[in-house]
Amino acid sequence: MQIATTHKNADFDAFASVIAATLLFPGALAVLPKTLNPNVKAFLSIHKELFPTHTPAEVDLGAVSRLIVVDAGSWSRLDRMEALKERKGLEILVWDHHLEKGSIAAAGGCREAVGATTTLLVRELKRKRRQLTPMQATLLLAGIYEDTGNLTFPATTAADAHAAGWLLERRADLNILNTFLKPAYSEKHKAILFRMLQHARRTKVKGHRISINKLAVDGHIDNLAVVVRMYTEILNVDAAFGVFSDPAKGRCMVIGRSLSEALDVGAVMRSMGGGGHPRAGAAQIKGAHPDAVEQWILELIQGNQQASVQVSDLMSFPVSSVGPAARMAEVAMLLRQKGITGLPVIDEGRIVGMISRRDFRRVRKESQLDSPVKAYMSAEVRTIEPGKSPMQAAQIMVKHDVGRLPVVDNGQLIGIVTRSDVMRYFYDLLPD
Ligand SMILES: [Mn+2]
Repeated sequence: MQIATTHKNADFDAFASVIAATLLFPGALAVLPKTLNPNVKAFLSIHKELFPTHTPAEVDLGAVSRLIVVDAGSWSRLDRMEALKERKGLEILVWDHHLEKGSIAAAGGCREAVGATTTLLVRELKRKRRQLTPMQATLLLAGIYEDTGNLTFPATTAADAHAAGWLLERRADLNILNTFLKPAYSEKHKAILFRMLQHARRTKVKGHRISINKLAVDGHIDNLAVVVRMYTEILNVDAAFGVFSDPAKGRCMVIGRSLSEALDVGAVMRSMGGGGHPRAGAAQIKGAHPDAVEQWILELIQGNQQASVQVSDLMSFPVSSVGPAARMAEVAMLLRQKGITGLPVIDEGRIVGMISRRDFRRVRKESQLDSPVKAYMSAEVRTIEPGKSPMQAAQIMVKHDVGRLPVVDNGQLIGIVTRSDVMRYFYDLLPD
């Protein structure tokens, strides 16, 4: 007998991968852990007949000769599979998109860094030209979409998009998918969100707009991350943290969510003993007062969130500049010679304006080229400090529609950063 199983608290990627494994290995039984993520639970409650699954208790582990583990690599993450750990002659295959080596020694399968484990199995189904029903294609696509944020998370690879394309060709149904990928949001969640909003406060820390919300909750509540996500969006802050304390148990659950490139919530949560990625993370803290936890979060953001790449790494220097009395003809020549599109105008060491190629549109007659630059420059100059992040530079450029920002440190012009410098950084073309 062969079985396919996955980690406890199975999400759509895990569940879809189990089903994909049963399609790839006909005859394999789908064995799901007892705990499922609420979305998967809701899906299964309606589609049970289409996707027959078993609990570990229902299968005779003694008869298992092949174990297929998907989306996990360690025995401790599986539900009730201990009996198989030391089994002689058992063939184990692991399909996983996490590269850390787990405690399961696999004889085969596939381990590759793609956005979703489902992708790896779909690629194999495609290679073997297996037939899929639209419903099967829908479930597998849900697995890929969930783990890749609809193919938008940075971990998404071309393989994920190819797999998604193949599943859409097999008539995966996006309407069904959207219904079930919607995060589970219950009356309980609604009540918590409402309480949070009643005492919501925004603060600014190191240029980030954040909100930390402390709330006492009793007992365990599933999927509070959904509430924190909605809270973050409603408050329209760069990042939000829910500090959910359970006074009876003397512990706090911290859940963080970031909508900003510049604030890595996962790093903050790791410093608190938890985990996560730049956009979302969580930590469990024992024996700390919520006020102390709040203070801790604030300190971590203040201290550790120095942008790893700063404007000073991208800027050009020394800066070519002109004085306010320079004639437009000279400026035009300088721009051409240096191959640049704009210059700061400096008067006695201070920036008094910016002149760019765009400003030359207002020069209509030859004689106007004799006019001083101060007649054409824009006097409202946006500048940036060298320690700011490329994202902050980009935000200023977009907001004020400027293509270059003088970099000013203690009132001193030390460089200039342009839109193309920032774009080069975002597209990873930074020379190292
Ligand atoms: Mn996964």
